[in-house]
Amino acid sequence: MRAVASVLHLDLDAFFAAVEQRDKPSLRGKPVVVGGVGGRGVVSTASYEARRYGVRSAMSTREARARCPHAAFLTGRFHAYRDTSERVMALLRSVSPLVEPLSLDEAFVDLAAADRATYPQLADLSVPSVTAFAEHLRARVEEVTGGLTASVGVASSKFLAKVASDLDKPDGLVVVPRGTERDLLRPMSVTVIPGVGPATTERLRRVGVHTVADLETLSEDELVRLLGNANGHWLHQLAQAQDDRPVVAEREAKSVSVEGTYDHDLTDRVLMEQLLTRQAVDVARRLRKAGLSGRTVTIKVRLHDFTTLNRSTTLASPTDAPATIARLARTLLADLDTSGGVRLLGVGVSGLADWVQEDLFGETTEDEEELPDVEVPHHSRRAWAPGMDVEHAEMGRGWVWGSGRGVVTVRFETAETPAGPVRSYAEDDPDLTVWRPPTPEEEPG
Ligand code: DCP
Ligand code: MG
Repeated sequence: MRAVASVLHLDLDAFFAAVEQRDKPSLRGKPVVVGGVGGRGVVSTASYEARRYGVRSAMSTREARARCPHAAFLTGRFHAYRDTSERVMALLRSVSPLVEPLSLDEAFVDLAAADRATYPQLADLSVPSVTAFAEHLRARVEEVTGGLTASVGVASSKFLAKVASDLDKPDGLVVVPRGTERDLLRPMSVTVIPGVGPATTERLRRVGVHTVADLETLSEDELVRLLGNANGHWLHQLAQAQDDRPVVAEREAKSVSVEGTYDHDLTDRVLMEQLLTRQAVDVARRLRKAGLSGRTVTIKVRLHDFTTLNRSTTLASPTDAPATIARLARTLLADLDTSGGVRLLGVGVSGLADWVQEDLFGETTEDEEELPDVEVPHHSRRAWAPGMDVEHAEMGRGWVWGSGRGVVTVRFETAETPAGPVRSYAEDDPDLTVWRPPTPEEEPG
């Protein structure tokens, strides 16, 4: 814990849904649910208008439809989220070199490391100064994102800053003055402490501990006996608001990879493809186990003369699907001359996100789950998913409002237009195409 409140935590409000409302003016102020729209889909997030009906992240889309049937149900548009995230992170990095992103819409900023020549208001790091600065920052976030709101917490540690940013969501600011941390935490449920999940909560409940105040009554020894060494120590510290974790700018670039070396040089392309496919399945299994997904698929190929080649390709949205990883790995191999023989093959996925997008950006088919060894089904995507960007030869840009029975309905509007008209077309109308952002989404590395 620092002597002043100088750790800032920023979290965008209803992030994916807010981006959709920005880009689809007719949905502003209305319930919007982003996630998997198919039968097995899961809600990624919901606008605050939809949350009033009890719709939540990770709920099945089926249940969300039952709770809020009049909401707009949209598939995700990862390019728009990534672009918006990059603008926010760039803004934060202009404030301080110490910015630690936790996900696309969330980051810590160390105000003590801010450039005081540019931000003289941060010179003393007093409560009024950081409060005024945080309000200024929130206004800047709205500007750079085209209207998204952020909730911000400022406190003397990462733990308290994160707790604070959640207290007045959405569009809120809470500064926790130094010395008031423990009073703030005491009435809160123990689940406020990072790492306290259902199992720990249940163990604590059995000994009558529900709140942080209850937790304070246990000695470190008692907590260690109850929860083990590491957990007990951690909880004891955090229950007293003791958190000295620094804000770290560059987190380790994470990747998951598998490789194999071979006794004899391989020359059979079919066999190489089989090996890459098996490795891809292995990588996907590890990703899923860790709850991760990644955007960049890489293969590593060492030739007979020990030349090592790395080739990679980047997807628009993260994947943990074995079939997708395998297909990309085999495509990358196709471009290499391996006629002289190969002694090492490997597959890796990087650019990892902390949540799995499998349900958000296309349906994961059974075929992908039950991956056959050699023949991998082509990754298919529903042609006209609700929410996706389209362009019509005459009407211009819009988004898919719905489709079925050979008809696709489009609303023609963008972030820069007022709410626009709705028109229907035949699904195979040649005038209607999928719109992609100007920068290529699938770029060979
Ligand atoms: N997300 C997801 N699956 C989850 C949780 C989140 O795909 N189970 C995605 C969608 C969210 C984004 O991550 O928009 C950010 O997550 P947050 O937990 O910050 O949730 P929101 O920003 O949507 O809402 P809040 O206003 O509560 O921050
Ligand atoms: Mg958020």
